Amino acid sequence: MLKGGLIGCGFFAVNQLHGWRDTEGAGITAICDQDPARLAEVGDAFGIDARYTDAADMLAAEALDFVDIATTVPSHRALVELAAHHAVHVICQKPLAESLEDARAMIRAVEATGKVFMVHENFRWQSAIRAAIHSIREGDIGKPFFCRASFRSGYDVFSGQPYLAEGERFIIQDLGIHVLDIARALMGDVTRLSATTQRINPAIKGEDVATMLLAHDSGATSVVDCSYASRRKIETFPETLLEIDGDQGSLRLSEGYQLSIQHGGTEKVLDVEPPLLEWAERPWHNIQESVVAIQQDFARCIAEGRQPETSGEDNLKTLALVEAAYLSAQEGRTIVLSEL
Ligand code: NAD
Ligand code: 89V
Repeated sequence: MLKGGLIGCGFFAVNQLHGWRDTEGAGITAICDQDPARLAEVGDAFGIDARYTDAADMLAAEALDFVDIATTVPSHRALVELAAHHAVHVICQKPLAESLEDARAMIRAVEATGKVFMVHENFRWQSAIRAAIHSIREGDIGKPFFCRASFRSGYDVFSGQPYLAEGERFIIQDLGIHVLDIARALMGDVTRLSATTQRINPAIKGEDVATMLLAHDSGATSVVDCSYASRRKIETFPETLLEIDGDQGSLRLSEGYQLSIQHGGTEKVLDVEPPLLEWAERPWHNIQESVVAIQQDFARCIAEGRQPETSGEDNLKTLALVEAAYLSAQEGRTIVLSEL
């Protein structure tokens, strides 16, 4: 079994620890958090005795195959570079870095070791999104020319993740990054992007609404719209809804995880609701199941000696969309991705 060290034992890391228990061929044998109280709480909950308040100490003392970095973004570059120094495989939470320059340096550092570098970009690993990606890649609706990827919610994310209310950047960097990544997974890479942002909730610092228009290499267009200010009777957190039109049919992923694939006058409707894992809870079960899927793929990539679909290199292109969106909203112009 591959031995992993988890760095950061906060809000989301608990899902990752449950996920590692469900992952074949890999597990967490040591944990690290700079907060001793959090370290003790999580270590006791998961029965892990090897505990460190400093990641450098953990990597020096433990014979690890990989690290799982579950801290917030300011620490990512230093921790990835530390992991590269110890030549271990790395899986790192999104957003990968605070700048494209940092992300490029991190990718270079791991690349030099020849190890696997995955970004924990789990939304495209959700089973409903996976089903849509599979259908598009199989050509069920022909060549897609339009996509709307939509995440609109009024869910209180701030109680679990208070830091989200405090940053200059909010929805694009934290949530839009997932939806932009889904648009890339479905429709391919992007040449131009324009965006508007709004702050509806006066109690937070950053933007909580973003509307983005993407021109893809293929000639297709996507609209990616995200909101944490949408008060509706039916709350869809944390579902990403999809409307995709192709030259031979249409695909819709609607609320309640209903996938409709229409082609040649026929419609196939699939219930793609994720299973409720025994440690999971609604409405988070969608995200929680994707954690197992992405971590299982990471373990497989190590075993098979290949880089993952959501590698550091791949994720750089999603991160570039985030930067382009902020720049576009700030300067009121369309951003050509090659200028970044
Ligand atoms: P959090 O603040 O609850 O937890 C972070 C933990 O890391 C804290 O306990 C903190 O003490 C510790 N930490 C910070 N720097 C450290 C360092 N240098 N060494 C050791 N420990 C350190 O944050 P969170 O909500 O769990 O988010 C963590 C990351 O996960 C973020 O990047 C966030 O965007 C991401 N996230 C992803 C998803 C998803 O679905 N992919 C969901 C939620 C959060
Ligand atoms: O995925 C995330 O990073 C989370 C949430 C889904 C709540 O936005 O912060």
